[in-house]
Amino acid sequence: MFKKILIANRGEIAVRVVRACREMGIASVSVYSEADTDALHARLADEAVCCGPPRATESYLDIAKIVSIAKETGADAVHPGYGFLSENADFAKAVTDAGITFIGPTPEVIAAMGLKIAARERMIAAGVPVVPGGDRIEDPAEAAQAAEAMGYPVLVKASAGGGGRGMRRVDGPEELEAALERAASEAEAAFGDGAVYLEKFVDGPRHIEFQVMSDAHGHTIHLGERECSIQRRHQKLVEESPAYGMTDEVRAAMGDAAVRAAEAVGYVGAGTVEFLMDASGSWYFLEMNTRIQVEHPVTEAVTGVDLVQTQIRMAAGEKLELAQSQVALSGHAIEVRIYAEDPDKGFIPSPGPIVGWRAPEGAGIRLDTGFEGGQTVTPHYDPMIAKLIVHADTRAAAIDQLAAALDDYVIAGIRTGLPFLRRVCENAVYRKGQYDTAFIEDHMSDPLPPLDDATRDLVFAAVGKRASEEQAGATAFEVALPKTEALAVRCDGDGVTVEGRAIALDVLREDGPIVELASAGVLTLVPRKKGGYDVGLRDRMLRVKCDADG
Ligand code: MV4
Repeated sequence: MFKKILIANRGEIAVRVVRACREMGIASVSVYSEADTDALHARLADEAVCCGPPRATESYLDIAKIVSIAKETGADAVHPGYGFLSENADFAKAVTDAGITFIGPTPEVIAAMGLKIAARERMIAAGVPVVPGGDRIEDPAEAAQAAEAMGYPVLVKASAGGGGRGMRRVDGPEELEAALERAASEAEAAFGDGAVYLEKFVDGPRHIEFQVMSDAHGHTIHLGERECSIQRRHQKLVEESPAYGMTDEVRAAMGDAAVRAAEAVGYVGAGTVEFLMDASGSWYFLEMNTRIQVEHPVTEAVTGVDLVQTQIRMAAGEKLELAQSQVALSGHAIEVRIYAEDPDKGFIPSPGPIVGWRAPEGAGIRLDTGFEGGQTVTPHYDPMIAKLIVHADTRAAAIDQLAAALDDYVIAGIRTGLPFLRRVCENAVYRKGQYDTAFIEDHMSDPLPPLDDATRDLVFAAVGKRASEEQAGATAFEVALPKTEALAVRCDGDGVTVEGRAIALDVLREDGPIVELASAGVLTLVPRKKGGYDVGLRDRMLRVKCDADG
Protein backbone atom coordinates (compact mmCIF):
# COMPACT_ATOMS: atom_id res chain seq x y z
CA MET A 1 0.00 0.00 0.00
CA PHE A 2 1.03 3.61 -0.55
CA LYS A 3 2.80 5.48 2.22
CA LYS A 4 1.90 8.99 1.17
CA ILE A 5 -0.74 10.38 -1.19
CA LEU A 6 -0.70 13.87 -2.67
CA ILE A 7 -4.19 15.23 -3.27
CA ALA A 8 -4.25 17.43 -6.37
CA ASN A 9 -7.49 19.18 -5.49
CA ARG A 10 -9.27 21.41 -3.00
CA GLY A 11 -12.59 21.76 -1.21
CA GLU A 12 -14.80 18.94 -0.03
CA ILE A 13 -13.30 16.23 -2.26
CA ALA A 14 -9.79 16.96 -1.00
CA VAL A 15 -11.14 16.73 2.56
CA ARG A 16 -12.86 13.44 1.62
CA VAL A 17 -9.61 11.95 0.30
CA VAL A 18 -7.69 13.12 3.40
CA ARG A 19 -10.23 11.20 5.48
CA ALA A 20 -9.77 8.04 3.41
CA CYS A 21 -5.99 8.33 3.77
CA ARG A 22 -6.28 8.73 7.53
CA GLU A 23 -8.56 5.69 7.79
CA MET A 24 -6.06 3.65 5.76
CA GLY A 25 -2.98 4.81 7.67
CA ILE A 26 -1.61 6.66 4.65
CA ALA A 27 -0.02 10.10 5.05
CA SER A 28 -1.69 12.89 3.08
CA VAL A 29 -0.32 15.96 1.33
CA SER A 30 -2.61 18.80 0.31
CA VAL A 31 -1.77 21.49 -2.17
CA TYR A 32 -3.39 24.89 -1.76
CA SER A 33 -3.33 28.12 -3.68
CA GLU A 34 -2.73 31.54 -2.16
CA ALA A 35 -6.52 31.97 -2.09
CA ASP A 36 -6.81 28.83 0.05
CA THR A 37 -4.24 29.43 2.79
CA ASP A 38 -7.02 29.04 5.38
CA ALA A 39 -8.84 26.21 3.64
CA LEU A 40 -10.05 23.12 5.45
CA HIS A 41 -8.39 20.72 3.01
CA ALA A 42 -5.00 22.32 3.67
CA ARG A 43 -5.52 22.33 7.43
CA LEU A 44 -6.66 18.71 7.70
CA ALA A 45 -3.92 17.04 5.66
CA ASP A 46 -0.72 15.82 7.30
CA GLU A 47 1.27 18.19 5.10
CA ALA A 48 0.24 21.13 2.96
CA VAL A 49 2.23 22.90 0.26
CA CYS A 50 1.36 26.10 -1.55
CA CYS A 51 1.04 25.43 -5.28
CA GLY A 52 0.76 28.98 -6.59
CA PRO A 53 -1.43 32.06 -7.03
CA PRO A 54 -5.23 32.04 -6.83
CA ARG A 55 -5.71 31.64 -10.59
CA ALA A 56 -6.28 27.90 -11.09
CA THR A 57 -4.15 27.70 -14.24
CA GLU A 58 -1.20 28.87 -12.11
CA SER A 59 -1.88 26.55 -9.17
CA TYR A 60 -4.30 23.60 -9.16
CA LEU A 61 -4.00 23.18 -12.93
CA ASP A 62 -0.22 23.61 -13.13
CA ILE A 63 0.89 20.08 -13.98
CA ALA A 64 4.65 20.67 -13.60
CA LYS A 65 4.14 22.39 -10.26
CA ILE A 66 1.91 19.67 -8.81
CA VAL A 67 4.21 16.88 -9.99
CA SER A 68 7.25 18.61 -8.52
CA ILE A 69 5.49 19.00 -5.16
CA ALA A 70 4.61 15.30 -5.26
CA LYS A 71 8.28 14.46 -5.84
CA GLU A 72 9.56 16.88 -3.18
CA THR A 73 7.20 15.58 -0.53
CA GLY A 74 7.98 11.96 -1.38
CA ALA A 75 4.40 11.06 -2.30
CA ASP A 76 4.12 7.64 -3.94
CA ALA A 77 0.64 8.28 -5.35
CA VAL A 78 -1.48 11.21 -6.53
CA HIS A 79 -5.26 11.43 -6.10
CA PRO A 80 -6.75 13.90 -8.58
CA GLY A 81 -10.28 14.20 -7.08
CA TYR A 82 -12.80 15.48 -9.65
CA GLY A 83 -12.59 18.50 -11.93
CA PHE A 84 -9.20 20.23 -12.22
CA LEU A 85 -6.67 17.69 -13.59
CA SER A 86 -8.70 14.57 -12.86
CA GLU A 87 -9.44 13.76 -16.51
CA ASN A 88 -6.30 15.24 -17.99
CA ALA A 89 -4.34 12.48 -19.72
CA ASP A 90 -1.18 14.63 -19.80
CA PHE A 91 -1.31 14.96 -16.03
CA ALA A 92 -1.80 11.22 -15.51
CA LYS A 93 1.19 10.64 -17.80
CA ALA A 94 3.38 13.25 -16.07
CA VAL A 95 2.62 11.66 -12.70
CA THR A 96 3.34 8.17 -14.01
CA ASP A 97 6.53 9.30 -15.77
CA ALA A 98 7.75 10.70 -12.44
CA GLY A 99 7.51 7.18 -11.01
CA ILE A 100 4.41 8.03 -8.97
CA THR A 101 1.10 6.13 -9.16
CA PHE A 102 -1.84 8.05 -10.60
CA ILE A 103 -5.01 6.98 -8.78
CA GLY A 104 -7.21 6.42 -11.80
CA PRO A 105 -7.08 4.68 -15.17
CA THR A 106 -4.16 4.94 -17.58
CA PRO A 107 -3.55 8.11 -19.64
CA GLU A 108 -4.64 6.17 -22.75
CA VAL A 109 -8.01 5.30 -21.24
CA ILE A 110 -8.57 8.87 -20.02
CA ALA A 111 -7.77 10.20 -23.49
CA ALA A 112 -9.94 7.60 -25.22
CA MET A 113 -12.99 8.41 -23.09
CA GLY A 114 -12.38 12.14 -23.45
CA LEU A 115 -12.92 11.90 -27.21
CA LYS A 116 -16.60 11.12 -27.59
CA ILE A 117 -16.43 9.88 -31.19
CA ALA A 118 -13.77 7.31 -30.28
CA ALA A 119 -15.60 6.42 -27.07
CA ARG A 120 -18.83 5.78 -28.98
CA GLU A 121 -17.01 3.51 -31.42
CA ARG A 122 -15.48 1.48 -28.62
CA MET A 123 -18.87 1.15 -26.93
CA ILE A 124 -20.54 -0.01 -30.13
CA ALA A 125 -17.79 -2.61 -30.54
CA ALA A 126 -18.41 -3.76 -26.96
CA GLY A 127 -22.13 -4.17 -27.61
CA VAL A 128 -23.18 -1.21 -25.45
CA PRO A 129 -26.24 0.66 -26.79
CA VAL A 130 -25.31 4.21 -27.82
CA VAL A 131 -27.57 7.07 -28.88
CA PRO A 132 -28.26 6.74 -32.62
CA GLY A 133 -25.74 8.95 -34.33
CA GLY A 134 -22.75 9.08 -36.54
CA ASP A 135 -19.08 9.43 -37.12
CA ARG A 136 -17.01 12.54 -37.33
CA ILE A 137 -18.55 14.96 -39.78
CA GLU A 138 -16.24 15.83 -42.63
CA ASP A 139 -18.77 17.08 -45.14
CA PRO A 140 -22.05 18.99 -44.55
CA ALA A 141 -23.83 17.12 -47.36
CA GLU A 142 -23.11 13.78 -45.69
CA ALA A 143 -24.27 15.25 -42.39
CA ALA A 144 -27.54 16.38 -43.94
CA GLN A 145 -28.15 12.84 -45.20
CA ALA A 146 -27.33 11.34 -41.82
CA ALA A 147 -29.61 13.83 -40.03
CA GLU A 148 -32.43 13.11 -42.47
CA ALA A 149 -31.99 9.39 -41.87
CA MET A 150 -32.23 9.65 -38.09
CA GLY A 151 -34.87 12.38 -38.20
CA TYR A 152 -34.87 15.87 -36.70
CA PRO A 153 -34.29 17.22 -34.14
CA VAL A 154 -30.64 16.21 -33.91
CA LEU A 155 -27.79 17.38 -31.71
CA VAL A 156 -24.43 18.52 -32.95
CA LYS A 157 -21.86 17.54 -30.34
CA ALA A 158 -18.17 18.28 -30.03
CA SER A 159 -16.05 15.15 -29.81
CA ALA A 160 -13.80 16.78 -27.21
CA GLY A 161 -16.78 18.25 -25.32
CA GLY A 162 -18.85 16.62 -22.64
CA GLY A 163 -20.98 17.65 -19.71
CA GLY A 164 -23.08 19.74 -22.06
CA ARG A 165 -20.25 21.83 -23.48
CA GLY A 166 -20.17 22.15 -27.24
CA MET A 167 -23.69 20.81 -27.76
CA ARG A 168 -26.20 22.33 -30.19
CA ARG A 169 -29.76 21.36 -31.08
CA VAL A 170 -30.80 21.46 -34.73
CA ASP A 171 -34.52 21.34 -35.56
CA GLY A 172 -34.41 21.21 -39.34
CA PRO A 173 -32.13 20.92 -42.40
CA GLU A 174 -32.01 24.70 -42.91
CA GLU A 175 -30.19 25.12 -39.56
CA LEU A 176 -27.72 22.28 -39.98
CA GLU A 177 -24.82 23.75 -41.91
CA ALA A 178 -24.52 26.89 -39.77
CA ALA A 179 -24.76 24.81 -36.59
CA LEU A 180 -22.01 22.48 -37.76
CA GLU A 181 -19.73 25.36 -38.63
CA ARG A 182 -20.29 27.19 -35.39
CA ALA A 183 -19.96 24.06 -33.26
CA ALA A 184 -16.72 23.13 -35.01
CA SER A 185 -15.14 26.55 -34.57
CA GLU A 186 -16.28 26.76 -30.95
CA ALA A 187 -14.89 23.31 -30.25
CA GLU A 188 -11.62 24.25 -31.93
CA ALA A 189 -11.37 27.37 -29.75
CA ALA A 190 -12.43 25.65 -26.52
CA PHE A 191 -10.69 22.28 -26.81
CA GLY A 192 -8.20 22.67 -29.66
CA ASP A 193 -10.14 19.96 -31.46
CA GLY A 194 -12.85 20.92 -33.94
CA ALA A 195 -14.22 17.42 -34.51
CA VAL A 196 -18.04 17.27 -34.30
CA TYR A 197 -20.62 14.53 -34.79
CA LEU A 198 -24.40 14.11 -34.81
CA GLU A 199 -26.72 12.37 -32.39
CA LYS A 200 -30.44 11.85 -32.48
CA PHE A 201 -32.00 14.24 -29.95
CA VAL A 202 -33.53 12.34 -27.04
CA ASP A 203 -36.44 14.39 -25.72
CA GLY A 204 -36.97 14.88 -21.97
CA PRO A 205 -34.42 12.25 -20.99
CA ARG A 206 -33.42 11.06 -17.54
CA HIS A 207 -29.75 10.98 -16.64
CA ILE A 208 -28.94 7.66 -14.99
CA GLU A 209 -25.35 6.70 -14.38
CA PHE A 210 -23.69 3.51 -13.13
CA GLN A 211 -20.75 3.32 -10.77
CA VAL A 212 -18.16 0.80 -11.87
CA MET A 213 -15.05 -0.45 -10.11
CA SER A 214 -12.27 -2.41 -11.78
CA ASP A 215 -9.11 -3.95 -10.41
CA ALA A 216 -5.93 -4.36 -12.43
CA HIS A 217 -6.51 -8.12 -12.67
CA GLY A 218 -9.46 -8.14 -15.03
CA HIS A 219 -12.32 -8.01 -12.50
CA THR A 220 -15.00 -5.33 -12.92
CA ILE A 221 -18.27 -4.88 -11.05
CA HIS A 222 -20.95 -2.21 -10.96
CA LEU A 223 -22.35 -0.70 -7.78
CA GLY A 224 -25.78 0.25 -8.99
CA GLU A 225 -27.05 3.48 -10.40
CA ARG A 226 -27.48 7.11 -9.52
CA GLU A 227 -30.37 9.19 -10.80
CA CYS A 228 -28.92 12.64 -11.60
CA SER A 229 -31.65 14.26 -13.66
CA ILE A 230 -32.17 17.22 -11.36
CA GLN A 231 -29.75 19.80 -12.67
CA ARG A 232 -29.63 23.43 -13.70
CA ARG A 233 -27.62 24.43 -16.75
CA HIS A 234 -25.70 21.12 -16.60
CA GLN A 235 -24.89 21.60 -12.93
CA LYS A 236 -26.31 18.72 -10.92
CA LEU A 237 -28.24 19.66 -7.78
CA VAL A 238 -29.81 16.46 -6.49
CA GLU A 239 -28.64 12.87 -6.93
CA GLU A 240 -30.27 9.70 -5.67
CA SER A 241 -29.71 6.00 -5.48
CA PRO A 242 -31.53 3.88 -6.41
CA ALA A 243 -33.24 5.51 -9.40
CA TYR A 244 -37.00 5.81 -9.25
CA GLY A 245 -38.76 2.84 -10.82
CA MET A 246 -35.54 0.91 -11.48
CA THR A 247 -36.24 -2.82 -11.65
CA ASP A 248 -33.77 -5.61 -10.96
CA GLU A 249 -33.96 -6.59 -14.64
CA VAL A 250 -33.18 -3.14 -16.01
CA ARG A 251 -30.45 -2.62 -13.41
CA ALA A 252 -28.85 -5.90 -14.40
CA ALA A 253 -28.98 -5.02 -18.11
CA MET A 254 -27.65 -1.47 -17.69
CA GLY A 255 -25.11 -2.60 -15.12
CA ASP A 256 -23.89 -5.31 -17.50
CA ALA A 257 -23.50 -2.71 -20.23
CA ALA A 258 -21.55 -0.47 -17.84
CA VAL A 259 -19.25 -3.34 -16.90
CA ARG A 260 -18.72 -4.20 -20.59
CA ALA A 261 -17.92 -0.54 -21.26
CA ALA A 262 -15.23 -0.55 -18.55
CA GLU A 263 -13.85 -3.91 -19.64
CA ALA A 264 -13.71 -2.83 -23.27
CA VAL A 265 -11.23 -0.09 -22.47
CA GLY A 266 -9.17 -1.95 -19.85
CA TYR A 267 -10.42 0.23 -17.05
CA VAL A 268 -8.80 0.35 -13.59
CA GLY A 269 -10.30 2.05 -10.55
CA ALA A 270 -13.57 3.91 -9.99
CA GLY A 271 -15.47 5.06 -13.07
CA THR A 272 -18.93 6.19 -14.06
CA VAL A 273 -20.86 5.19 -17.13
CA GLU A 274 -23.55 7.75 -17.98
CA PHE A 275 -26.76 6.80 -19.75
CA LEU A 276 -29.71 8.71 -21.10
CA MET A 277 -33.09 7.06 -20.59
CA ASP A 278 -36.04 8.24 -22.62
CA ALA A 279 -39.69 8.29 -21.61
CA SER A 280 -40.24 4.83 -23.06
CA GLY A 281 -37.46 3.37 -20.91
CA SER A 282 -34.93 2.92 -23.74
CA TRP A 283 -31.43 3.72 -22.56
CA TYR A 284 -28.23 4.71 -24.31
CA PHE A 285 -24.57 5.16 -23.39
CA LEU A 286 -23.70 8.84 -23.22
CA GLU A 287 -20.22 9.27 -21.73
CA MET A 288 -17.80 7.56 -19.40
CA ASN A 289 -16.24 9.64 -16.63
CA THR A 290 -12.85 8.40 -15.55
CA ARG A 291 -12.82 9.95 -12.08
CA ILE A 292 -14.50 9.71 -8.69
CA GLN A 293 -17.70 11.75 -9.01
CA VAL A 294 -19.14 14.46 -6.81
CA GLU A 295 -22.18 12.26 -6.17
CA HIS A 296 -20.27 9.12 -5.11
CA PRO A 297 -21.60 9.29 -1.51
CA VAL A 298 -25.11 8.13 -2.45
CA THR A 299 -23.59 4.94 -3.84
CA GLU A 300 -21.47 4.55 -0.72
CA ALA A 301 -24.60 4.92 1.40
CA VAL A 302 -26.70 2.28 -0.34
CA THR A 303 -23.91 -0.24 -1.04
CA GLY A 304 -21.83 0.24 2.10
CA VAL A 305 -18.71 0.29 -0.08
CA ASP A 306 -16.15 3.04 0.56
CA LEU A 307 -15.43 4.10 -3.01
CA VAL A 308 -12.44 6.31 -2.29
CA GLN A 309 -10.69 3.68 -0.20
CA THR A 310 -11.45 1.04 -2.83
CA GLN A 311 -10.19 3.33 -5.57
CA ILE A 312 -6.90 3.71 -3.69
CA ARG A 313 -6.65 -0.07 -3.21
CA MET A 314 -7.23 -0.69 -6.91
CA ALA A 315 -4.49 1.80 -7.81
CA ALA A 316 -2.15 -0.04 -5.44
CA GLY A 317 -2.81 -3.24 -7.41
CA GLU A 318 -4.98 -5.02 -4.84
CA LYS A 319 -7.59 -7.48 -6.00
CA LEU A 320 -11.21 -6.41 -5.84
CA GLU A 321 -12.60 -8.98 -3.43
CA LEU A 322 -16.23 -8.04 -3.97
CA ALA A 323 -18.20 -10.20 -6.43
CA GLN A 324 -21.11 -8.73 -8.37
CA SER A 325 -23.48 -11.05 -6.53
CA GLN A 326 -22.39 -9.54 -3.20
CA VAL A 327 -23.43 -6.02 -4.19
CA ALA A 328 -26.84 -5.17 -2.78
CA LEU A 329 -28.53 -1.79 -2.56
CA SER A 330 -30.07 -1.05 0.78
CA GLY A 331 -32.48 1.79 1.50
CA HIS A 332 -32.49 5.09 -0.35
CA ALA A 333 -29.88 7.85 -0.40
CA ILE A 334 -30.16 11.43 -1.62
CA GLU A 335 -27.42 14.00 -2.03
CA VAL A 336 -27.94 17.71 -2.53
CA ARG A 337 -25.22 20.12 -3.53
CA ILE A 338 -25.16 23.39 -1.68
CA TYR A 339 -23.71 26.17 -3.79
CA ALA A 340 -22.98 29.77 -2.89
CA GLU A 341 -25.52 31.19 -5.33
CA ASP A 342 -27.93 34.08 -5.51
CA PRO A 343 -31.50 33.02 -6.28
CA ASP A 344 -32.44 36.63 -7.07
CA LYS A 345 -29.76 36.87 -9.77
CA GLY A 346 -30.31 33.74 -11.79
CA PHE A 347 -28.35 31.61 -9.32
CA ILE A 348 -25.01 33.20 -10.19
CA PRO A 349 -22.18 32.36 -7.81
CA SER A 350 -22.26 34.49 -4.65
CA PRO A 351 -18.95 34.06 -2.88
CA GLY A 352 -18.18 35.82 0.40
CA PRO A 353 -17.60 35.28 4.11
CA ILE A 354 -19.64 32.67 5.99
CA VAL A 355 -20.53 34.54 9.17
CA GLY A 356 -22.79 31.96 10.77
CA TRP A 357 -22.71 28.19 10.43
CA ARG A 358 -24.58 25.31 12.00
CA ALA A 359 -24.22 21.89 10.41
CA PRO A 360 -27.06 19.36 10.52
CA GLU A 361 -26.23 16.12 12.26
CA GLY A 362 -27.85 12.85 13.25
CA ALA A 363 -28.21 9.23 12.22
CA GLY A 364 -28.34 8.82 8.44
CA ILE A 365 -26.96 12.32 7.80
CA ARG A 366 -23.58 12.94 6.19
CA LEU A 367 -22.11 16.32 5.37
CA ASP A 368 -19.11 16.48 3.04
CA THR A 369 -17.85 20.03 3.24
CA GLY A 370 -14.84 22.03 2.21
CA PHE A 371 -15.83 24.89 4.48
CA GLU A 372 -16.80 25.71 8.00
CA GLY A 373 -18.03 28.84 9.71
CA GLY A 374 -15.74 31.83 9.66
CA GLN A 375 -14.27 30.91 6.29
CA THR A 376 -14.73 32.71 3.01
CA VAL A 377 -15.99 31.19 -0.23
CA THR A 378 -13.58 32.59 -2.80
CA PRO A 379 -14.66 33.72 -6.25
CA HIS A 380 -11.73 31.87 -7.83
CA TYR A 381 -13.18 28.35 -7.92
CA ASP A 382 -16.37 26.32 -8.13
CA PRO A 383 -18.92 27.82 -5.71
CA MET A 384 -19.99 24.48 -4.19
CA ILE A 385 -19.79 24.75 -0.40
CA ALA A 386 -20.88 21.32 0.72
CA LYS A 387 -22.88 18.19 -0.06
CA LEU A 388 -25.58 16.98 2.28
CA ILE A 389 -26.30 13.27 2.03
CA VAL A 390 -29.15 11.43 3.73
CA HIS A 391 -29.85 7.70 3.87
CA ALA A 392 -33.11 6.13 5.05
CA ASP A 393 -35.16 2.97 4.55
CA THR A 394 -37.41 4.44 1.88
CA ARG A 395 -37.35 7.32 -0.58
CA ALA A 396 -40.18 9.11 1.25
CA ALA A 397 -38.33 8.83 4.56
CA ALA A 398 -35.13 10.07 2.93
CA ILE A 399 -36.91 13.15 1.56
CA ASP A 400 -38.38 13.91 4.99
CA GLN A 401 -34.99 13.50 6.57
CA LEU A 402 -33.44 15.75 3.93
CA ALA A 403 -36.06 18.44 4.56
CA ALA A 404 -35.39 18.33 8.29
CA ALA A 405 -31.63 18.45 7.80
CA LEU A 406 -31.97 21.42 5.44
CA ASP A 407 -34.06 23.19 8.09
CA ASP A 408 -31.29 22.61 10.62
CA TYR A 409 -28.52 23.76 8.32
CA VAL A 410 -27.55 27.39 8.79
CA ILE A 411 -25.13 29.11 6.44
CA ALA A 412 -25.36 32.83 7.11
CA GLY A 413 -23.63 35.73 5.46
CA ILE A 414 -23.83 34.54 1.86
CA ARG A 415 -26.72 33.46 -0.27
CA THR A 416 -26.88 29.74 -0.87
CA GLY A 417 -29.03 27.13 -2.55
CA LEU A 418 -30.43 25.91 0.79
CA PRO A 419 -33.84 27.59 0.42
CA PHE A 420 -34.23 26.30 -3.15
CA LEU A 421 -33.32 22.75 -2.16
CA ARG A 422 -35.80 22.96 0.70
CA ARG A 423 -38.49 23.80 -1.85
CA VAL A 424 -37.49 20.84 -4.04
CA CYS A 425 -38.28 18.60 -1.04
CA GLU A 426 -41.84 20.01 -0.97
CA ASN A 427 -42.43 19.71 -4.70
CA ALA A 428 -45.16 17.19 -5.53
CA VAL A 429 -43.50 16.03 -8.76
CA TYR A 430 -40.20 15.53 -6.96
CA ARG A 431 -41.89 13.58 -4.18
CA LYS A 432 -43.54 11.35 -6.76
CA GLY A 433 -40.13 10.67 -8.28
CA GLN A 434 -41.37 10.97 -11.83
CA TYR A 435 -39.08 13.70 -13.08
CA ASP A 436 -36.60 14.12 -15.93
CA THR A 437 -33.82 16.55 -16.83
CA ALA A 438 -36.36 19.33 -17.45
CA PHE A 439 -37.61 19.18 -13.83
CA ILE A 440 -36.25 22.54 -12.64
CA GLU A 441 -37.33 24.38 -15.76
CA ASP A 442 -40.77 22.78 -15.73
CA HIS A 443 -41.55 22.63 -12.01
CA MET A 444 -39.30 24.95 -10.04
CA SER A 445 -39.42 28.21 -11.94
CA ASP A 446 -42.66 29.58 -10.47
CA PRO A 447 -42.21 32.55 -8.18
CA LEU A 448 -42.70 31.81 -4.52
CA PRO A 449 -46.17 32.51 -3.19
CA PRO A 450 -46.35 35.34 -0.64
CA LEU A 451 -45.42 34.43 2.91
CA ASP A 452 -48.27 33.33 5.11
CA ASP A 453 -49.31 35.93 7.68
CA ALA A 454 -47.96 34.19 10.74
CA THR A 455 -44.52 33.69 9.21
CA ARG A 456 -44.50 37.20 7.87
CA ASP A 457 -45.23 38.60 11.32
CA LEU A 458 -42.35 36.58 12.70
CA VAL A 459 -39.98 37.96 10.09
CA PHE A 460 -41.11 41.51 10.77
CA ALA A 461 -40.92 41.07 14.50
CA ALA A 462 -37.45 39.59 14.37
CA VAL A 463 -36.19 42.26 12.02
CA GLY A 464 -37.84 44.96 14.07
CA LYS A 465 -36.30 43.64 17.24
CA ARG A 466 -32.82 43.47 15.79
CA ALA A 467 -33.08 46.82 14.13
CA SER A 468 -34.40 48.51 17.23
CA GLU A 469 -31.58 47.01 19.25
CA GLU A 470 -29.11 48.36 16.79
CA GLN A 471 -30.62 51.72 16.10
CA ALA A 472 -31.94 52.73 19.48
CA GLY A 473 -34.63 55.30 19.01
CA ALA A 474 -35.86 54.12 15.66
CA THR A 475 -39.50 53.16 15.79
CA ALA A 476 -40.69 52.35 12.30
CA PHE A 477 -39.22 50.33 9.48
CA GLU A 478 -40.27 49.74 5.96
CA VAL A 479 -40.04 46.04 5.34
CA ALA A 480 -39.90 45.04 1.71
CA LEU A 481 -40.34 41.49 0.56
CA PRO A 482 -38.69 41.38 -2.85
CA LYS A 483 -41.04 41.04 -5.79
CA THR A 484 -44.06 40.12 -3.71
CA GLU A 485 -45.07 42.94 -1.40
CA ALA A 486 -43.82 45.88 0.62
CA LEU A 487 -45.17 46.76 4.04
CA ALA A 488 -44.31 48.90 7.00
CA VAL A 489 -43.92 47.56 10.51
CA ARG A 490 -43.93 49.64 13.67
CA CYS A 491 -41.91 48.89 16.72
CA ASP A 492 -43.47 51.27 19.16
CA GLY A 493 -43.09 49.38 22.35
CA ASP A 494 -46.33 47.44 22.44
CA GLY A 495 -46.68 46.96 18.66
CA VAL A 496 -44.58 43.89 17.99
CA THR A 497 -43.22 41.41 20.44
CA VAL A 498 -40.90 38.53 19.70
CA GLU A 499 -39.68 35.50 21.52
CA GLY A 500 -36.18 35.65 20.19
CA ARG A 501 -32.92 34.36 21.59
CA ALA A 502 -29.48 33.85 20.23
CA ILE A 503 -28.55 30.25 19.50
CA ALA A 504 -25.20 28.57 19.65
CA LEU A 505 -23.48 28.34 16.30
CA ASP A 506 -20.06 27.01 15.45
CA VAL A 507 -19.11 30.47 14.37
CA LEU A 508 -21.10 33.60 14.76
CA ARG A 509 -19.42 36.82 13.90
CA GLU A 510 -20.49 40.10 15.39
CA ASP A 511 -22.04 41.16 12.12
CA GLY A 512 -24.16 38.06 11.76
CA PRO A 513 -27.01 38.10 14.25
CA ILE A 514 -29.21 35.04 14.29
CA VAL A 515 -32.52 34.68 16.03
CA GLU A 516 -34.28 31.42 16.71
CA LEU A 517 -38.02 31.56 16.77
CA ALA A 518 -39.68 28.52 18.23
CA SER A 519 -42.50 28.32 15.73
CA ALA A 520 -40.50 29.07 12.59
CA GLY A 521 -37.14 27.40 12.95
CA VAL A 522 -33.97 29.37 12.54
CA LEU A 523 -34.15 32.82 11.09
CA THR A 524 -30.85 34.27 10.00
CA LEU A 525 -30.55 38.02 9.87
CA VAL A 526 -27.42 39.23 8.19
CA PRO A 527 -26.99 43.00 7.99
CA ARG A 528 -26.35 44.33 4.51
CA LYS A 529 -23.73 46.94 3.82
CA LYS A 530 -26.34 49.28 2.38
CA GLY A 531 -28.66 48.81 5.34
CA GLY A 532 -31.38 46.30 6.03
CA TYR A 533 -30.96 42.55 6.32
CA ASP A 534 -30.79 39.38 4.34
CA VAL A 535 -33.27 37.16 6.10
CA GLY A 536 -32.99 33.41 5.63
CA LEU A 537 -35.92 31.27 6.65
CA ARG A 538 -36.54 27.71 5.47
CA ASP A 539 -37.41 28.02 1.79
CA ARG A 540 -36.91 31.77 1.68
CA MET A 541 -34.16 34.24 1.37
CA LEU A 542 -35.67 37.67 1.88
CA ARG A 543 -34.03 41.02 1.44
CA VAL A 544 -35.51 43.25 4.10
CA LYS A 545 -35.10 46.99 4.00
CA CYS A 546 -35.29 48.89 7.27
CA ASP A 547 -35.84 52.63 6.97
CA ALA A 548 -35.71 54.25 10.36
CA ASP A 549 -37.97 57.27 10.18
CA GLY A 550 -37.80 58.12 13.86
C1 MV4 B 1 -28.18 14.57 -25.06
C2 MV4 B 1 -29.49 14.96 -24.79
C3 MV4 B 1 -30.48 14.56 -25.65
N1 MV4 B 1 -30.17 13.80 -26.72
N2 MV4 B 1 -27.92 13.81 -26.14
C4 MV4 B 1 -26.08 17.11 -21.63
C5 MV4 B 1 -24.84 16.85 -20.91
C6 MV4 B 1 -24.07 15.91 -21.74
N3 MV4 B 1 -23.48 14.90 -20.89
C7 MV4 B 1 -25.05 15.34 -22.69
N4 MV4 B 1 -26.28 16.03 -22.50
C8 MV4 B 1 -27.37 15.70 -23.20
N5 MV4 B 1 -27.16 14.91 -24.30
C9 MV4 B 1 -28.90 13.44 -26.93
N6 MV4 B 1 -28.62 12.71 -28.00
C10 MV4 B 1 -29.74 15.74 -23.67
C11 MV4 B 1 -28.68 16.11 -22.87
C12 MV4 B 1 -29.02 16.90 -21.72
C13 MV4 B 1 -28.80 16.43 -20.42
C14 MV4 B 1 -28.22 15.20 -20.17
C15 MV4 B 1 -28.00 14.75 -18.90
C16 MV4 B 1 -28.38 15.54 -17.83
C17 MV4 B 1 -28.96 16.75 -18.04
C18 MV4 B 1 -29.16 17.23 -19.32
C19 MV4 B 1 -29.76 18.47 -19.54
C20 MV4 B 1 -29.96 18.93 -20.79
C21 MV4 B 1 -29.58 18.15 -21.89
